[in-house]
Amino acid sequence: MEKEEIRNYGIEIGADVVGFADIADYKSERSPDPKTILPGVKSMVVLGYRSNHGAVESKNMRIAMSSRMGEMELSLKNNYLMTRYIEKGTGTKAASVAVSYPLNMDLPYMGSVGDVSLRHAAVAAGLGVFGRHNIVINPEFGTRIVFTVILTELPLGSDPMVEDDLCDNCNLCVESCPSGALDVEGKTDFMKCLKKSQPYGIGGMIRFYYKMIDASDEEKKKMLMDQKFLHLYQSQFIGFQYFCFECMAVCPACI
Ligand code: B12
Repeated sequence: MEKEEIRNYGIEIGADVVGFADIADYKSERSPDPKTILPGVKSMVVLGYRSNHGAVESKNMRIAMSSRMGEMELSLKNNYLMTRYIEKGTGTKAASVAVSYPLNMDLPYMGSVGDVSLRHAAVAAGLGVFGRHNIVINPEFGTRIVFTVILTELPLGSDPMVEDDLCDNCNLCVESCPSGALDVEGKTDFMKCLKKSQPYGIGGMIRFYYKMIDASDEEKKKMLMDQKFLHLYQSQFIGFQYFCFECMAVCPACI
């Protein structure tokens, strides 16, 4: 199966960009070895999906998040279809790595390291470069893009990497980050970002239950009617729910 056949199929089913990386060109020190996922892996197919401007820029986080959920749903289905397409068409094995979750929640990771670093995969596949905000800027869609990966046993070779520095260091991402998570160059402060971007994630839930353990019966009843609990309830079936898209929204690169 030719590389272009896979690229065309990816675009046909709804990805906005498709790139390829030889597994030797994927370098992400903190991430697991992709061979632990697919022992015979030779290449990565990286798919990118642009985010809608109206959603990313909206101050209404339900609107921003529901658009992200659309990207997650479409890309999950497409990853499944692409994996089948490669396996059926070539008789080789392929494995899909989704936008975000499921994530490894075991200690010490607690959801902080993906099975494949999709940013490093995107860079290796010629789909962009890291910006000051530590996320990847694509030449066509800027920062407003999410990625998924298919690991494959096919030797497909790498697409040419993006040589231009697409980040002009305007510092808007650093200045507008509501939690100061980008203050140190080259490192996103996980806890700071998480507190603002996922207030009803694992940290919010732990804080809620800690408080509840020590509360009186009367206070416990009140806590269950508190809006914090109602948000936690909703996040149980939505999954990771982002309440901040600021670094994607303010980045002027390539849009
Ligand atoms: C865990 C996670 C987070 C955590 C931790 C991020 C982190 N430090 O890695 C938190 C909760 C903070 C987070 C926040 C966000 N995330 Co997030 N996240 C992930 C996830 C699931 C795993 C990342 C991972 O494995 N990290 C561990 C290792 C790889 O990181 P690392 O080696 O320490 O590398 C870091 C630095 O060293 C630096 N870095 C490494 N090499 C280089 C090179 C240069 C030149 C520079 C400048 C920096 C740099 O970049 C990394 C960021 O700190 C990925 C999905 C995935 N499977 O990849 C999405 C992902 C990275 N998140 C994404 C997004 C969009 C966000 C948010 C905007 C939230 C939102 N509303 O969607 C913010 C952005 C925060 C920011 N500006 O950094 C996108 C990024 C898309 C893109 N265009 O690049 C991803 C790829 C999801 C996807 N499928 O597209 N995220």
